Amino acid sequence: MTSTLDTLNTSFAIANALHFSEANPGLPVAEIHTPLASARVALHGGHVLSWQPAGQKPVLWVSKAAIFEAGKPVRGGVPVCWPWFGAVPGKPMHGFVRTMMWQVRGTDIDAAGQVVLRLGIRDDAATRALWDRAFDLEMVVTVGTTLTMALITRNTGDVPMTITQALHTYFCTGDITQTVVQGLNGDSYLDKVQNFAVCQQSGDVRFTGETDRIYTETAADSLINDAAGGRTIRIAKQGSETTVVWNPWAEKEKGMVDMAAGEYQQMLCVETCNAGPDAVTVAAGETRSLVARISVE
Ligand code: TA6
Repeated sequence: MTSTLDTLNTSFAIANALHFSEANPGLPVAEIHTPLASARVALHGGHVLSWQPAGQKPVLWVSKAAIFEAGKPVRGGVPVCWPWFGAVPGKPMHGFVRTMMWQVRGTDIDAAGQVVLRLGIRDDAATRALWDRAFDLEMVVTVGTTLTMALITRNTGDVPMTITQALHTYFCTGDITQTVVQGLNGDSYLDKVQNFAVCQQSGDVRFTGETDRIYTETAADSLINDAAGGRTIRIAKQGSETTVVWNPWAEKEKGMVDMAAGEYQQMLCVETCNAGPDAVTVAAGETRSLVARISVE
């Protein structure tokens, strides 16, 4: 065991609930196993890799071809997109924190037997070279029969900061062609597949091809109705007025080195965001939280 793992396990392991492993050298992962659920959370990117409540099939999807290397995003789980969502010319797609190493700030088991893991990252020379702001960013992951992720932005500088952000959650589904997303009926969305044309959702979101939509002015829960898998996944949220729904479909998948052929048929993203027109300004000294709470029905 390396000294890093020794230190992590000495300081933060919880008997019969949480320990740190290092499947890939230099990339520690918190392994969580309790009677309520199992989960894996990488310090790399503050990245929830998996969550499986007791008695359920895995809920979060990760590609069989996912790359797990320093400096690269992981295809699956819950990438943290911050301090911007999407593309910014000359900068990393979806911001820079999903490819940087976070620190463990605390571990605990609450009265309900849920494991609470706190990870954090602060500005340094590397982040300031990309974005000249002072910040503290914390991810609080609560693992039980539900999965709660709270992404907490603290502006530690003396000027306001404007961010867009997302908990870019990848979900398993039995068959995308038999899957619908409910809860967005009547909402407007920006359709990336149609050059961000403004459209309106009629009924459930169904999947017949590449789907890449930013639903705006929506704080409602989304429901993934996975008919083939025989379950419904609820995504509740706080601090978010935008929801992104994405499936790359077959053509886009072919161009992705970190997706295996045909995997698009068993996954989709329903993302808890402040994206597009839902940018957030955090005043100096202020804090802003983005929360997603996932459950299986
Ligand atoms: O959230 C949807 C999206 O913005 C898509 O347009 C696609 O780019 C996806 O994110 C994945 O982005 P990534 O940089 O992780 O390949």
